[in-house]
Amino acid sequence: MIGTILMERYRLEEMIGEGGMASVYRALDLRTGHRVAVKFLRQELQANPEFLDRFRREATAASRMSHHNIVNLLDIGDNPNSPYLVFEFVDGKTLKDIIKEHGQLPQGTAVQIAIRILSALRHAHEAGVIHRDIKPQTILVDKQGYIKVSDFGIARMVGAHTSDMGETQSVMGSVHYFSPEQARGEMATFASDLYSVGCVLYEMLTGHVPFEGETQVSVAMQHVQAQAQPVRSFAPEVSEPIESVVKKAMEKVPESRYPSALLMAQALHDALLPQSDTSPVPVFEEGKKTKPRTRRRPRESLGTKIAVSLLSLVLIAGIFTGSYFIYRDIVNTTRTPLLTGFLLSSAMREAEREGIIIRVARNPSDEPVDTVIDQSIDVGQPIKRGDVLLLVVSSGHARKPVPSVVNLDLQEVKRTLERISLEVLVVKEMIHSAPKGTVLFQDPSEGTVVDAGSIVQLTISSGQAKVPQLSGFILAEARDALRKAKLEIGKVEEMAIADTSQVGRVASQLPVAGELVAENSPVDLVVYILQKTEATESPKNEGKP
Ligand code: 3AM
Repeated sequence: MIGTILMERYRLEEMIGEGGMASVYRALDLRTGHRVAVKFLRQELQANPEFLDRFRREATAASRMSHHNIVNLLDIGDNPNSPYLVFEFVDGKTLKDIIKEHGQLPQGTAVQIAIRILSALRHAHEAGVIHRDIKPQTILVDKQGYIKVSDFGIARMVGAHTSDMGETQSVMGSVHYFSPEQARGEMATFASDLYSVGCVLYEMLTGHVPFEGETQVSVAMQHVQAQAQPVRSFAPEVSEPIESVVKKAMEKVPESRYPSALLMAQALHDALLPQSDTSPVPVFEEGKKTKPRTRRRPRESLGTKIAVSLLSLVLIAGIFTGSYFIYRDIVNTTRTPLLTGFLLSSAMREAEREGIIIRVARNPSDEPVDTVIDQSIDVGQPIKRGDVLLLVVSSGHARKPVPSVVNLDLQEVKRTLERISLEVLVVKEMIHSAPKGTVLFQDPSEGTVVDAGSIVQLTISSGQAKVPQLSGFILAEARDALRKAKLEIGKVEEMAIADTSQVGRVASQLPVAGELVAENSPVDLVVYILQKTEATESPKNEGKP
């Protein structure tokens, strides 16, 4: 296989792994010079229509998506007898490898990884794709610390009637991250993916999976019946709010989990915020660098949230970067080498040779991207092999000004911001006369310079509708009036009366007439019905009073 050129374009260089149903090769794209990953359906499965179908499903799922936290599909093989898919190549490790090597991860790192997985899932879910097999083995972490969700091999498109039943366990995802409903053989939903993220976060925080057992069945049974030991019983340094998010994500009943990937990500963001509002918190100021300052602020202040989110993103992404790709075996004293001024890659090589552990913090600067601009221990100072040396690395033009998105439609804004690697978080919907989905406020504001991957928080309009007067209407008229007013009929309750002329008519409504509410809101009604004790005919009166 090695050396084979596919479609006159992809030259296979090396086999990099074998999964349950596919072999993955690193290849060189001769047209662009980029490395790619080519995934072949395993030879012995190529005659099996079920696997061929699943492989096709992965292609369909992957081609619906394009996101910086998803391993993107680049091309589809042209040989029907030997199907293959071409993906972007991720030069790094799986999250499982990292957990195996390092055990539990620091809370901030674990949460930031989970948020990125959720960001990928939000995109997939919006495209109608359920991953169904979120686990640390399908999360790739590249050498820069970027997170990419891979392997939509058993993904299901909403609306496609493929149940999880009857498919063998070994290829149906790892039972350690299975939701209770998947363990019962029921259909996976969006909420099942969130459960699995809960399990992955649990593992990152504690260093082990939530349920262990002798057999796959015993593990599956625990997902259905048992409560996982609280995260803090293994990792007391984890904060209570983070533990609560894991617990809620891992609720047995899907409806008790977070309603969406975005809301779970939001909960994680909030949980990272400092608990006390009197402690010094970094405050983000428009157009200025993020810097710490002491201030009293309410916990839910948007400014603080953004400040902390941004700062933690910057710091944690930075600290995470590179810290897993070094040796730490040799313990010996050496002299700190000069690394400032060098490119990070050569600084890392140099440090690696010396057995020094590098942590990286990124800071914007005029130096070219990835140039080391400072080191925490001076040149020539003694340093132990295995010690940590913090390098401050230029993030150069990775910082960018936030464009103005106010008055634009949310969908358009998402596309615009995602194209320039900014994340969108809708923090509030407001009843407003602007069309539903119009952005009303943005934070940070236009022109604020932020790091790539930062979050832009938006307040959008939920539209505005005036509740019509409905009392006296029969139900069909009320429904009609509500539809015209861009509202929906809510709960209808009944009230018994003796007056036959009123039977079938609306007695009262909530919200009351004249109120301004969000578009598509429900209006609950109370309708008169005939008192049973009297033997009266059913009402024929269908007109207005
Ligand atoms: O067998 P291991 O765990 O070392 O990480 C994936 C896994 O590695 C890797 O191929 C193996 C089988 O799935 N892999 C999958 N997609 C990849 C990609 N796009 C990838 N490695 C790099 N880039």
